[in-house]
Amino acid sequence: MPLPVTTTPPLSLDTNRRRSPPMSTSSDATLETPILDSKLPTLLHRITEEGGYTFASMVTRAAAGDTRAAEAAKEMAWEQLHSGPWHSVVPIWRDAYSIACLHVAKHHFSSGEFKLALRALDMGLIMGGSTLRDDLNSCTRKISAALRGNELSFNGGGLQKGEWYRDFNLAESTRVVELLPVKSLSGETVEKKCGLSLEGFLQHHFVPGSPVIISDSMNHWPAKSRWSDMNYLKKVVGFRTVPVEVGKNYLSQDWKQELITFSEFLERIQYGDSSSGNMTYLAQHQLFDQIQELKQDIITPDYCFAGGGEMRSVNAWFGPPGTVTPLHHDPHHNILAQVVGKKYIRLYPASLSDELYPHAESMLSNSSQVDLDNINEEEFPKMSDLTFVDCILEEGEMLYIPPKWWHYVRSLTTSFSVSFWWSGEENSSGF
Ligand SMILES: O=C(O)CCC(=O)C(=O)O
Repeated sequence: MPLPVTTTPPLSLDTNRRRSPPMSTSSDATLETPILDSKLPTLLHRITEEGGYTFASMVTRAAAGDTRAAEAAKEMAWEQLHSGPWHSVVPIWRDAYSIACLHVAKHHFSSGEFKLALRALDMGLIMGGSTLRDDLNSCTRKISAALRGNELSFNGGGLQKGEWYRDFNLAESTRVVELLPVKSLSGETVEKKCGLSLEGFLQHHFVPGSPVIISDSMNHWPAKSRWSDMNYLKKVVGFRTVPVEVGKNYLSQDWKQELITFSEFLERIQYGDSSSGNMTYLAQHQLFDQIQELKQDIITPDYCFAGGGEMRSVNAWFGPPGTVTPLHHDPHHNILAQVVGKKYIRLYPASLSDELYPHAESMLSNSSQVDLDNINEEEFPKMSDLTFVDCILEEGEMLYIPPKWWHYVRSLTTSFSVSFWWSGEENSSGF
């Protein structure tokens, strides 16, 4: 998926105003923020140098206990984050946003509004800078643990995979190929290897740039058993706020981003309207940087250290059957690990880039104008002659997608995948 789309800051907020029971002991009644405490003067100095005098005075009032000043500071920083394209935001404003989120969280926490406090912290983790990340994480851990304790005591049972997992094929009693773009699964499929050594991966796939499915490398991931248990996900991350995409796909007119709780997202997966216009997809989000508990469930594949490059980003892709990521390419090596459910994936080699009708605008130039689900042959006559490889990526399998290879992805069931993007030495300067 193209970088500019996902680096656009999410736009909307919905608030969850249910109050939680207050914490029991007075030593638990504050959120500790040692980094904020020690770095605040320096950070405020740098923010005023960027014109943020009013922000600095609001933060000073917030630190003295003024809740409305904390909210006002958060609004001010939010406006700065939305003042232009994401890449042009002055980085100190991302730290400013984290400062304000921490203050808002402290105020909510001291009044027993844990869910609102957690939401402010999540906003800081999603949109804020890196300086105060450890404070945001430690406060998040404290509140999550408190909420988990409360909720578990009056809400025991949960849903196992069989009860909530949806399989498009079964639900619609349709043959899988009827859901897929024309010619799917009729030609060459992606090679599949079991027990692929690192050396074999380097020699036969990484260096020549050749896709492969690796079939037996994820059995030891805790996520394999945990993420198909709705109760586990609700318990561990249910209160957390996450950005989701709503609409047919990121190229369609009706596409938008929302911020919702993980529980609400799980409910949409379970009961939601999955017509394409209302599809909700937690897509290309660095969920494991935001939610430490889920990071413990995944294991970076050794293959990602091949070639001596650097990890660029690890993204979550979680949604109902029928999500589509349109045909596009990315600059990095990619291992797409299928943890829950299955996906159809079609790949065109990088050498066909000129034939695949890339969008002209630079923001979308790594996406094709061709809608593979509905190809307009008059407009895109070359498309039907182009050769591709495809596959159904099954639960527990990983697909290696070489840099710049075009890919189209459709989920066939409820599906949770993780992508690991890394650069080889040839491209260690990044995007
Ligand atoms: O799983 C998806 O929907 C898309 C994955 C993708 O585009 C990627 O990993 O680069």
